Amino acid sequence: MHMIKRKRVVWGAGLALVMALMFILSAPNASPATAQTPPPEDGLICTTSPNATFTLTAQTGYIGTPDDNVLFMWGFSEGSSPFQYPGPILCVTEGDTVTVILHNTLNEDVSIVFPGQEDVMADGAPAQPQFDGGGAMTSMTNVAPANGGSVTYSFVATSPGTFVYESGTDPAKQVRMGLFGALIVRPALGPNFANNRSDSEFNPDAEFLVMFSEIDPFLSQAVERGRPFNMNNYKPRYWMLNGRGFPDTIAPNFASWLPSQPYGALARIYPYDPVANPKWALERFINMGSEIIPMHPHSKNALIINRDGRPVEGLNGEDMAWENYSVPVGPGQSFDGLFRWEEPEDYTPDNPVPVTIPNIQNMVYGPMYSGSPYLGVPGDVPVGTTSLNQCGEFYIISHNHALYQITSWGAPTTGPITYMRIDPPLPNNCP
Ligand SMILES: [Cu+2]
Repeated sequence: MHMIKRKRVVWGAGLALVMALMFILSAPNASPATAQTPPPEDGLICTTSPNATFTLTAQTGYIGTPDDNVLFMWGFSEGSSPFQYPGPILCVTEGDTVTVILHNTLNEDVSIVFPGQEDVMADGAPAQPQFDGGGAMTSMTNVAPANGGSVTYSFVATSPGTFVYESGTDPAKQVRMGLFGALIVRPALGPNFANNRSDSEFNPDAEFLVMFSEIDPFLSQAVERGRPFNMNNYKPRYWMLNGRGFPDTIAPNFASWLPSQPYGALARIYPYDPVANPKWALERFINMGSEIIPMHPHSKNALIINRDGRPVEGLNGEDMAWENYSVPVGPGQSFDGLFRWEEPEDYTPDNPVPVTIPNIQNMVYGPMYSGSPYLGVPGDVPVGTTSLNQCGEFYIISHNHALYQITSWGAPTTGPITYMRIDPPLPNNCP
């Protein structure tokens, strides 16, 4: 087993934080109107195929940002599905021969590279960089030509872990316009493991994507208008998490008001319990941006077990997993981190927290606070306070610690921020 330091819950800081959260949120209760069986509201949404064959269509679309802007973007979507940002999360199993058919509706050539995968084929021959007549490279791999072209890639997924797929053609522009997605390779050991080590098991109901990206709205505008853009002037103004900016990040998967941004980033878990909830949760961190993202999951450290789709172990298989207070995800990098939340002191109204709770007039109530410091015990909130808390659950922030990046073109405290939601142990009264 991996070892992790037992931590005390820092109640003073936790209370102050919860009470200080004053964001106005839409009620997260919508589900897709057409789905017979609604997809889970939280957690990683896999796109799967029985024979690991996927059709990705490169197309244009629009996304919404927390400052009420609308941005023109490019994206990969599955088959004839509408535009989405980011692309679908492709999930395959180690040993699968993965086939990706790329259809290109954009007005310039597009391709896909699969970093970390070996012996990639394109239309049945080894994938090759492309050059123009003068010998200058035009693409890192074979392209689907502009305005309706196609190309078919294939490879055998040999290493379990978290990977990306992204444009290999003018990536400085095309990746930043949105041509990327996650590729998850499940190990032969089983789908509930992060790699082929027995100590990488996680709770399949608590698997989360943490994918960062960035957007320069002037690049987006230039591409929309068909005008040139000088990449020397590239300067991101938006930083996104799973294609959304906070507070949209904590809205459910497939929220109806975010039609092209399907993936939420709320990590909803139960407290660790050696009997009732012994399995860890898993976060898959990916950074598609151009700067390192120091992601800080408060109140829990991440136990890093995979890096760039490879297990963190020594030459002889020694466990070399390490615990991070913040996870510094470099551009193009992935980390898989196990985590759990526990409350070892078992605080209840009968076993109160050893601090004096301030008088109600001296407290600020955020809309996510239950009115009580005890998990599963909804308390009173002041008259006139709107509470979005449902069942005495806790909300703890996770955010990019490069604070200048938690903005949407200057709108503060948006962007790459999300929450961990801790529900009271089952049975509970949570919806
Ligand atoms: Cu922090």
